[in-house]
Amino acid sequence: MSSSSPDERTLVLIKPDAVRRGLVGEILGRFERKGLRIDALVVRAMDGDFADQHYAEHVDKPFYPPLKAFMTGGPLAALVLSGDQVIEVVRGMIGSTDGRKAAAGTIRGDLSLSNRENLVHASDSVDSAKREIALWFPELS
Ligand code: FUP
Repeated sequence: MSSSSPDERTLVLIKPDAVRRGLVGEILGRFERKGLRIDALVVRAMDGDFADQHYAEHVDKPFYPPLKAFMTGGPLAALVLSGDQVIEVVRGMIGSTDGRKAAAGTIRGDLSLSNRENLVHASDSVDSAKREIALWFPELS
């Protein structure tokens, strides 16, 4: 009998700036080459109510109105990735929030120059992954 626990899951959004710039394949390819598994993948646009739910922790922040306009301004790719310690692994791969400061070698560090249009969202904890996967892919929860 195997003693390993099931792989962790995380919710990733490839944001509207990445779709517009033709970077979906580049970003998905990085996750695939890392050895992560794509368990679900869809292209869709968010409406305002959905954005408020996804960003529940940010709705009262001053940067939220322009963030909401950006995130609802075009289609994005939503996916669930799984793999060993995938939440922490993917956070490392996307880099810090501000693309100007994110380390070279990360997705944001290599491809973004913005603190808002930073290409990717990824769950930051087990609890947020659970909440976000239930929101985006209720059929998987
Ligand atoms: P991250 O976890 O790195 O995606 O960053 P946060 O959860 O702190 O912020 C969520 C999103 O809000 C960021 F991806 C971009 C946006 N944001 C701004 O537009 N301005 C800010 O000052 C901070 C974040």
